[in-house]
Order: sequence, then C-alpha cells, then structure tokens
Amino acid sequence: MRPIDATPLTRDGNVLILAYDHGLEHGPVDFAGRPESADPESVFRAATHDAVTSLAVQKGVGEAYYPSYEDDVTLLAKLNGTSNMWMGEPDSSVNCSVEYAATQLEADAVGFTIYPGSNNEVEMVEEFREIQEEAREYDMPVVLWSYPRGQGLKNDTSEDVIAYAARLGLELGADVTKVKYPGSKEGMAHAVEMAGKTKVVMSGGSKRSDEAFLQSVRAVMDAGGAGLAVGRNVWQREQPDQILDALERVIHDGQSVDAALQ
Ligand code: FBP
Repeated sequence: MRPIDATPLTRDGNVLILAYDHGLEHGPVDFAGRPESADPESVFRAATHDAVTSLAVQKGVGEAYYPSYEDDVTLLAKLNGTSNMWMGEPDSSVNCSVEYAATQLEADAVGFTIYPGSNNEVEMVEEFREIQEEAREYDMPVVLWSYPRGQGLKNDTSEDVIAYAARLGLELGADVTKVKYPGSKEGMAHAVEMAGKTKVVMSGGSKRSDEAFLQSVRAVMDAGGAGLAVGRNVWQREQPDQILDALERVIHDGQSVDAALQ
C-alpha cells in the first residue's frame, strides 16, 4: 500500500480537493449564482491550479471531461451520491465501481459518502468495505465523506459528533476523512486527534466572504488538519483562481489570512 503522502492526492502532506459533485447532490440550484459553473469545463480548468491536489467528480462528468485534462488534473472519482429529490432516510447509491474508476476513468483516487446515524448506516458501511478493499488492490487512496445524519441526530456538527465522524474514517480504513467544520479550532483539533494517522479535511460549505472562509481554513490547519475539500466556495466565485491563490498560501505555504488576502 502506497503511503498517502506518496500519492498525487497530497502536496507536501496537505490536501486541497476541489469538489464538483453538486450537480448530483444539490442540482442546478448550486450553479444559479454563476451560470458558467454549470459547465464542467470551467471547473476542470480551475482544477489545473497548482493549489488543487485533486478534483472530485461523479462518473459521468469524469467520463465526458477528464480525457482532455488527464495530464493536468488528479482525478478523484466519487463512487456514490444521492440527489436532493430523495426524501427518505439519508442514503447514497453506489453508481461506479473501483474497477471502473481505475480502468475506464483513469482516476487516481476514489471517494465515498457514509451517513453514520442513518438507518442505512449498516448497508453503507458494508458498501464502503467493498470499495476500500478493492481500492487497496489498485493502490488508490480512499477519501471518506463522513457526514453523520439521520433521524436520531439533533446536531450533526457538534464537536463530539464530528470527532466521532473523523474517528470512523480511521476505523474503516480511509486515507482521508472529510468532515464538516465543528465550529472551532479546538473542535477540529479533537477530531484530528481522534482520526490518528488518517488525514482530516474540512468540507467547504455554502459560500461565505473570503475572510470568513479563509479564517475557518486557517483554523483547520492550525488544528492539525490536512486541508480542505471545497466546492461552492471556489467555483461559485467569479474568479476561482483568486481564492485558489489565497488557499495555496494558507494551506500549502502556511501563511496567515491577512497575508493570503493581500
Ligand atoms: P461544498 O464545499 O460546496 O460544501 O462541497 C462539499 C460537499 O461535500 C460536496 O462534495 C457535496 O456535494 C456537498 O458538500 C454535500 O453537502 P450536503 O450533503 O451537506 O448538502
């Protein structure tokens, strides 16, 4: 098994995944504020920025657009997803196999969502077992979107819940676990500690001001996190390159938010 730091998913140990699976997860509403973002081409172009260590997309987008970007973008194939039209208990359909991702999409890594706390948790974790073991055979890093969600969960971003979500990544064999921000640097530090050798990255969330967004990224890095998996806070902006420049300074160069914004 290749150490995660020896894969293109990281740059000097840090991670910046550009997430673009929203067309499936949220639908066209996410593209409304910046219509160009509906065109995957514009996001593939953004993903060629040096700060980005991989682009996460669903199978269909990967099939249609990745062939033109194979030399410039590291592809992370998201293997499951659910539309916002699904009204049942949180669940996510597997729509691509590891074998297909490796041999047909030419992906470098795979990603998978689980919703711990959902009544479908057992099946989702069993599906994750299959993809995690198969990914090991292909020597592909595995990124877990660990999003506690379900009837019994009242606050899915509390510090305890996020620490538990991060811990699940270690227990289940993820190389990187993506969690929501627990609201403070201390909360993130607890999650990072619980994740042991599994890297923890923050999920970007809905679009915020440059400063508020970068402050949360700085807090993640100061808490020992490995970086970010972000979608809307990059490609909903008019100039994705500008925020990627700032993210490069905070995540990869260790700079302050003020320095990054200048
Ligand atoms: P954002 O940075 O835009 O929040 O994207 C991160 C992400 O995990 C996406 O990969 C995914 O589509 C989305 O958030 C799911 O968010 P939620 O399930 O909370 O609606």
